[in-house]
Amino acid sequence: MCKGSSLDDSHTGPARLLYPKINGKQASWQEAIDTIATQFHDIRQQHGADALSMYVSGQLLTEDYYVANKLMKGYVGTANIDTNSRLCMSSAVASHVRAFGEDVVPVNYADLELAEMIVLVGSNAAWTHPIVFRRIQQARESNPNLKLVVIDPRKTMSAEQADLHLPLESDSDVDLFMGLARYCLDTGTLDNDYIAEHTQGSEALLDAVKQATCSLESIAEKTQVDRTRLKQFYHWFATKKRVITLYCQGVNQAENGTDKGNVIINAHLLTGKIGREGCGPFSITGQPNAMGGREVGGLANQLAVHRGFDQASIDKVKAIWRAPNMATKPGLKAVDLFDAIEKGEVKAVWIMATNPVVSLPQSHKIKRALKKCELVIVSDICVDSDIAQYADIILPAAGWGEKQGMVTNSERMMSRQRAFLPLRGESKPDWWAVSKVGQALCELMKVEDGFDYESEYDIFKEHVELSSINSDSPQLLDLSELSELSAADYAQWQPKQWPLDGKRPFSDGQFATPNGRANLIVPADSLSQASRGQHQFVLNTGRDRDQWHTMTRTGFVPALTQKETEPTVYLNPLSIERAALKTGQLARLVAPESRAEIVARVKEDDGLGLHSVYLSMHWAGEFGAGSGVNHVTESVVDPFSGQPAFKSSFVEVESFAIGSYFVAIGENADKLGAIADFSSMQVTEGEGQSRNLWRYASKSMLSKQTWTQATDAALNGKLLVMDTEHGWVTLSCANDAALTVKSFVQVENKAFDADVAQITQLIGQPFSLSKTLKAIQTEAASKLVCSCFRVTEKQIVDAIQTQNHTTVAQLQGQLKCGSNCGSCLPEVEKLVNQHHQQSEQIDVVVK
Ligand SMILES: Nc1nc2c(c(=O)[nH]1)N[C@H]1C(S)=C(S)[C@@H](COP(=O)(O)OP(=O)(O)OC[C@H]3O[C@@H](n4cnc5c(=O)[nH]c(N)nc54)[C@H](O)[C@@H]3O)O[C@H]1N2
Ligand SMILES: Nc1nc2c(c(=O)[nH]1)N[C@H]1C(S)=C(S)[C@@H](COP(=O)(O)OP(=O)(O)OC[C@H]3O[C@@H](n4cnc5c(=O)[nH]c(N)nc54)[C@H](O)[C@@H]3O)O[C@H]1N2
Ligand SMILES: [Mo]
Repeated sequence: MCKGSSLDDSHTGPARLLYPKINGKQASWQEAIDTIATQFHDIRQQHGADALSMYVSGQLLTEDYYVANKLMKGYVGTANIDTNSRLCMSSAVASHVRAFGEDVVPVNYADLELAEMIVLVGSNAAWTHPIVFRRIQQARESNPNLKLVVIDPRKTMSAEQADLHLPLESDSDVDLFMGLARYCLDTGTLDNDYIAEHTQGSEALLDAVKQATCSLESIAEKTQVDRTRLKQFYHWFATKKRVITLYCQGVNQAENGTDKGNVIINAHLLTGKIGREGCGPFSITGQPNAMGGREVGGLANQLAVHRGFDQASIDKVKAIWRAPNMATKPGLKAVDLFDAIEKGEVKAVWIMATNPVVSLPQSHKIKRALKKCELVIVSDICVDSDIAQYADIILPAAGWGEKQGMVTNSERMMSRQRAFLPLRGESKPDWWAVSKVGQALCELMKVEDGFDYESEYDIFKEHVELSSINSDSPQLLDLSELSELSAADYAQWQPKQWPLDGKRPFSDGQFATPNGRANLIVPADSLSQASRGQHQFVLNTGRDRDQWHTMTRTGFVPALTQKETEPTVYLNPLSIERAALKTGQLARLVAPESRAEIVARVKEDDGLGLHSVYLSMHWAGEFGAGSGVNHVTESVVDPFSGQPAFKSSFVEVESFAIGSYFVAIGENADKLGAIADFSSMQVTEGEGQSRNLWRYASKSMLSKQTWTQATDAALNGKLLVMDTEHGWVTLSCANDAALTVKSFVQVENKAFDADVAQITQLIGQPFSLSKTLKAIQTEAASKLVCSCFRVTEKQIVDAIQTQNHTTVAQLQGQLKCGSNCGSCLPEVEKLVNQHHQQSEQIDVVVK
């Protein structure tokens, strides 16, 4: 079942946070609000406004974001409010601002159907934006001339579907696009009129492009993409009138992420493929409201409504906020913010709807910082989120479906989410908590109350009013047309796209720069490949189809844990051999400098190059304490955006020598973590309820004594434990005496690939856990393709071969696979192509 269609399940998953807590004890909202306001006030008086901070999230609604931003930048008087969008979109923002003078995405989804070519750069949309990808595939079905090109070091599910895949060397995108500019120059395909009328900086850029370093030979060498493929892409880009370049984290999360964004924008400006139907650079967002956050000014280096910290903007925002304490300079960006917390310069942080101990690089440092921090406030929806254990004060937030307000998507469409579920316990929308603290703080500071909001409507109206400061400026974000919006209009809101006058951004060739011209940007020199040579592997991290971020929404849904059942590191089969590893065994990934390490199961992926390994960002915290990928990523950031380079840390990969390996099911199975170096938790289904299956490994051989002590401690409830290394098993049910079976299992393969089969055989029918285990065994026998209807690869291939199916629709008719959420359709299509027709991937044709 895909993430989307199982949101209902994920909603009821982990234990919900139902009331505020102060130092671990239940407290009333009033106590919590007063405590926060008093402590904020004290710290502010003692150490200044910059000692306070907030770290928020693109999963907040626009109204939540708006009040948080106003509280910090207008009332506390610091711009130390940053967001997890720093990890996600900030390079895109920085490149938009550099090129256009404003953070504007100039493309609409409807352009996808009008394009002649769609280029995906660093985006695995088939998994991460399945609806957009479906739309692209449908557009290709109705227009067979529409080309899809994927630029990604890994042959992803999106790349599998493409007409052309450019498997470039990690972070060599800047070279690849500079090569494109050179090709256009050499072939006379630049749009010289457009360049002359609407851009500036072309001379410097074209000078750089003329250098020998941008010749086809040189680019092929730097990107490691063969010349034929490069030329095919360049030719298509140069000769097709309508090209969309859609890009995501393979672009943003890089040491040169802002430059990557700018060379993509350069290519569109140089060829005049912008501001028109069916073309343009299209940065897509990940989180539901990353765009709304950018609009209100949730990033530390933005003030509000796309304005920066120039005096005129400060004055205008101050007037509308009636702000007593305006921030006058940019605040600390996420990585720097947590550094400042660690140094004790920032004394308080309010974290809202994000999980920085998992999602920021160098997790050990983040944990250290939070332990040291004087005041940590966490607003979350789950009791046990990894971040909750660092909180002094925890506030229960209303979750998806329970709260309402605006979100803006990648194409600037503002929609209103409506609540359809009651609030749980004492949980409250985030805007409410921030406003209440704001009011209490205003009272302590003896300033006029700036947070007297009764509903989301009041806040949105103020956001509209604030945006009117852009009316007499070239900024496109201006919602002042909505100034008469009534509460009833807001309640009945239908999606609206800005600019509200319906004009396509940049269609008049005007940009939000002082002279109206777009900036062509010369990127910094390419990253040094020399330093890469010394290291064994580049660690590429990202997403799996069936999981969401730190798994709080998806990890508790059994159907979603079946595709990737445990922390998994993917390597090319040749790399597995080269590193003297075996598929199925556990491996250690070690950061070369800090020597921090994580453990994950080795799997083959021949879509990866010889120098890279891939691990999803999801497994961490309770799902895989020793596997959180950000334990080994470095805090290297882009110099303009401060966005971490999550896709290219270096790691050494070594085998994990297993001393003992065991699995456990049961309420207290997590207690065995104390004796293990590797643990992972998979939520599985058995007897109509979900059960947690734990896998454990330790480097040392556990003595019988250690073992017995640990299992005794954990035996309060149903528990099954098996130690394959020693060949004995402890089985226990509630009220039963512990049953120890010695020498039951003969283990030949330390890699323990066959764990599940053996357990099933071992426990047999009388044991109630067998169903759970059987389900996992079936999964092991054949890869699950459709999570919604639980259709395996084997079933699909059998159906294709026995029924002679030639289309996806026929398969859907028989097995239903892919007919719910559709996120597995690329996989289903691939199987149809592989097992029936010849692959339709177009061979490279050079003109
Ligand atoms: N299933 C699922 N979907 C999601 C999410 C989720 O957690 N799970 N999260 C959402 C969020 S917040 C986001 S931001 C989006 C992210 O969506 P995507 O950006 O599509 O996802 P990622 O897997 O992070 O990375 C995309 C690709 O970048 C490639 N890449 C790595 N290095 C380079 C490079 O140097 N150059 C190029 N060109 N490519 C490179 C990787 O191989 C990977 O295939 O997904 C959203 N959708
Ligand atoms: N190595 C590596 N690291 C990465 C990435 C990568 O590709 N590789 N990607 C980065 C990207 S693009 C992103 S977006 C981040 C995502 O990383 P995070 O933002 O840390 O991840 P989430 O799991 O989405 O965290 C959301 C938290 O908010 C809580 N929550 C959900 N809804 C609400 C609500 O309405 N209100 C409140 N107050 N709380 C709520 C959830 O319970 C959860 O604890 O990770 C980044 N980190
Ligand atoms: Mo993201």
